[in-house]
Amino acid sequence: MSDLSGKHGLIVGVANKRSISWAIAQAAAAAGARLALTFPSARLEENVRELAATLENPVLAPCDVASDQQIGDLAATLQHEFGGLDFLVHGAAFAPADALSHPFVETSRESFRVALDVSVYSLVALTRAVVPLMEPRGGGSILTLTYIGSQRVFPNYNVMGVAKAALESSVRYLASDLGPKNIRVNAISAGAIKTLAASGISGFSSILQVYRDRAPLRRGVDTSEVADAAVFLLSQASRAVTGEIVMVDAGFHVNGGI
Ligand code: NAD
Ligand code: 0WE
Repeated sequence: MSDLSGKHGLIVGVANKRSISWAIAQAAAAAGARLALTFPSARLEENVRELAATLENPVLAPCDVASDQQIGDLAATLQHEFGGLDFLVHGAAFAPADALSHPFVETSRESFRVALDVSVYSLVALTRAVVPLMEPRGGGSILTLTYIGSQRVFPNYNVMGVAKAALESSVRYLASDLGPKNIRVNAISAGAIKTLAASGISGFSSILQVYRDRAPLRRGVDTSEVADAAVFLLSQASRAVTGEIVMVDAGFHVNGGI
């Protein structure tokens, strides 16, 4: 059921081998999908190129998700290379570092704008760009990645929490708009994982320890566990699921304050 053979997918958000998006790419490829991967800058191109080389017949394209021009060019490349698209994984997020190390109340207008632009509006823009590629295929599946900091306060998550709240709401509005085209839009809310996006976050190790101590499963989650849930949401196995936020967090979210 969780089969992606004959499907074409776009994965945005691979930075290195620890990226959640890379685990999803590997699992989707193992399920039979052919993939396009993007890199946001020349600095990350070589990384992504090396990882993509381990996939079968990948497409590689630049895409800074803050650029409408690059998103438009990407859609044209996919139309040319794949002739359509069956799924999109959105794993891009960014807030300026200073916004994650000072009290939320001090967030500048510019940091707020950048965080919401890169981490939220990018989903709307990418979704709009791929709809014309998915419609002729009879539908599609769009997946983004979120964190429980959207719902509750976690020290230093700050403007990213506000961005994830907007992202989760965007999932519901997009699902409503695109449901009639059989395009589904969902999110996975992953437990904390030590990726590039988590490096340099002071106190990240103690966040991981909280999962080991208090999550119902008494452990953290790894990227392959998020990827297995992703393959379900990208496949026909989840054909009646849309607008949903699936918690893949060892049950952490059920806990109260103690
Ligand atoms: P990561 O650093 O590997 O991935 C983040 C990606 O965002 C990188 O590939 C980076 O290049 C990309 N990105 C940033 N700015 C961009 C831009 N302008 N254009 C294109 N791409 C851009 O870290 P990750 O943990 O795999 O993060 C992936 C997603 O998972 C993010 O949305 C993150 O919020 C979410 N998430 C992470 C965790 C965690 O604990 N690591 C938990 C829950 C959700
Ligand atoms: O969404 C995230 C992190 C996203 C992120 C990370 C960075 C670090 C480097 C966005 N922008 C930046 N900007 C940088 O300059 N996560 C879910 C991982 C994460 O980040 C935290 C967390 C967790 C969990 C930050 C503070 C507290 C907890």
